[in-house]
Order: sequence, then structure tokens, then C-alpha cells
Amino acid sequence: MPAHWLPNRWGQDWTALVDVEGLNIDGYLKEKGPEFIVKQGEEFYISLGFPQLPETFYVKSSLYPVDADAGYKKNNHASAWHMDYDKDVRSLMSVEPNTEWWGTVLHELGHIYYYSTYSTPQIPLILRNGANRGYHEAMGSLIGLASLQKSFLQGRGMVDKNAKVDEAQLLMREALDYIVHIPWGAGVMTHFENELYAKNLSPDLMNQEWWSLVKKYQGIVPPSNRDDKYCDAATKTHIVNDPAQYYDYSISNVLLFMFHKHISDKILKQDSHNTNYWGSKATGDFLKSLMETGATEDWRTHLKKHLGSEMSAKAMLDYFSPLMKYLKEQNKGRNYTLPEKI
Ligand code: X8Z
Ligand code: ZN
Repeated sequence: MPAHWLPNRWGQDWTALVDVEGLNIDGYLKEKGPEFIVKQGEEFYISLGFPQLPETFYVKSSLYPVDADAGYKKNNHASAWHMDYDKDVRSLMSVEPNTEWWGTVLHELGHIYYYSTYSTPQIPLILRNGANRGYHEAMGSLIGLASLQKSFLQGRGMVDKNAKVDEAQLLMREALDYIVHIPWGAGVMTHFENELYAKNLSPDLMNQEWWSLVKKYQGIVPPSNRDDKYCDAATKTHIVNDPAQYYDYSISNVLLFMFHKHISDKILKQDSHNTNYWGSKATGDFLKSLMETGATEDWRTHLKKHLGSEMSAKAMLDYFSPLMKYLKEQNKGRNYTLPEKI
């Protein structure tokens, strides 16, 4: 895949390749504006039984793009911060009114509510963290997944009540996010950082190594040969300011489908492909039960206790199995170009 066929510069998210007719909310969000997205995100968590965000969150966060003449620049990649390991929670974002930011706001609020939920006298300061490295990233991404399903969008009046939706296209769009992310997160990013830190990768080989991993794991090639004087990896903020952390997102994608299966099958009793979490206090209670112990319990025991199973990609595979069937039919007679195993 030529890198410039994809609107995402790292090829980490291919969702823009599919426009699911009937479920496009870009126009709706544009009309409402960026403040609405943040407020509506908070309302979603409140509807699940979480508290209002503290006043300081709004006063001390930086949520919207800075003006060109502000006299300073800010990193416009979204992040969430637990400033004092207690009640001071803040976020750095540059929210714009589109679907991507809709998902990102819910993702960041997942971190914020996780911070707030385990900041209690029972949890020592140094254990105010996720149950394992993937949990923190999973919470808000889970809410982001739920927030784009048809039933949810219809329930909120964000799409037409009678919208006819092509289920295969919707599943395809989700796969182009949650599946496509894994070879990038667990492959390219993680292996590059291993070369960089564990194997002392020399600066003049950085670009060569980067693009060789991109080709190997993502099947993506640059539009033209990239000079060795550049380090394209450094365009990714995590390489610069969040080292050796990126594997968390891959783990989180596996975990979030486990959480989603539990919520849709056991709590909501709705088709996991078409749920509406809004207003479900039982869903909020389940999420709080995952969050409130912070890092005080062994995560395997924790997972077993709350979900009744070990960490496994089965929930994710089950979720996408109708798509697998569809793709096998569509691609009959063709050869796979990316290996299943490396
Ligand atoms: O960096 C993020 C979050 C902040 S923790 C917005 N994500 C990764 C990325 O954008 O590269 C979320 C998914 C992957
Ligand atoms: Zn995150």
C-alpha cells in the first residue's frame, strides 16, 4: 500500500478508506462545534453513573487549538494528565469538530475518569495506575467504539432513525481501526524502539530501519525513497515524548473487545455490533469495578474475577468473524500479501 493513499500519515488508522453510508456524523459534529464534543463526552460518562468533571478540569486543561498568533505552539496530539495523583486531572487536546476528535475526546475522558476513580484513600499513591499497561488505554477506546455504533447514534439523534446501514462496511471500518492498529503498535513502533534503545541504532540507519519495519509489518511503502538524513519515526510524538509505551495500545485493543463482549452479552443483552451504552448504570458500575482497584491487584486475577476468563483475542476474533467470512468471499482466488505470522 503506498503511504500516500492513506490520509493518516503513519498508516495506523485506515478508516478513512470506508464511508459507511447512513452513519457519517462529520456534518452533525461540524454544526455543533468542538465544545459540544467535550460536553457531550462528559454527558456520556455521567449517563453511565460517573460524576461531573471537576471545575479545575475545564479551567486548567487546554482543549482547543491555539490561535496562530498566540505566541506559542502546543503539541496538538491528545493526552490526559494526573497532575497530583489525586483530584487534579487535566487534558491537552486541540479538539476540532469531526469524527476522529469525537473518538479521541472519549478516549482521553476514559483516562480522566480512570484517574479519578482510583484516587481514593484505599489506593496508595504509587498504585494509582491501570491494572496492567493496557487497561488505561482500553477504557476510553471502548467508549469510543460504543459511541459509533448505530443504536447509540440513533438513540442520540445523531443519525437518521431509519438509516439503512451496510453491516459489512461498518465492520470493515472498525477493523480498519482496531485490527490495522496492531501490526503498527505491536510491530513497527515496538520494534523500532527496541532497535533504538536495546540495540543502539545508529542515526544514519534510522530511516532505513523505520521503513523496513513499516513494509514488513504494515505492508506500506513511502511515495518515494526517503533519505537517510531524515528520521521519519520522530514525526510520531510517542517516539519523542512517550518512550517504549506504544505496545499498550495493542494490548488495549484486545482487552477492550473482552470488556465490550461482557457489556453487550451479560449487561445490555444487545448485539455486540449494535449496542447503546448511553444511560446504562450497570455498564458504568462494571467499568468502575475494573477501575477502582487501580494497580493494587494482580491483573490476571483481576481479569478472571471480573470477566471470568484470561486475556485472549477470542472476543475480538468473534466480533470480526462475519467480516472474515465476507472478506474470504470477496478475495476468493487472490493471494494474501501480508503474512499471518512473522
Ligand atoms: O496517542 C493516543 C491517544 C492518547 S493516549 C490519543 N493514541 C494512539 C495514537 O494516536 O497514536 C490512541 C490510539 C493510538
Ligand atoms: Zn490514551
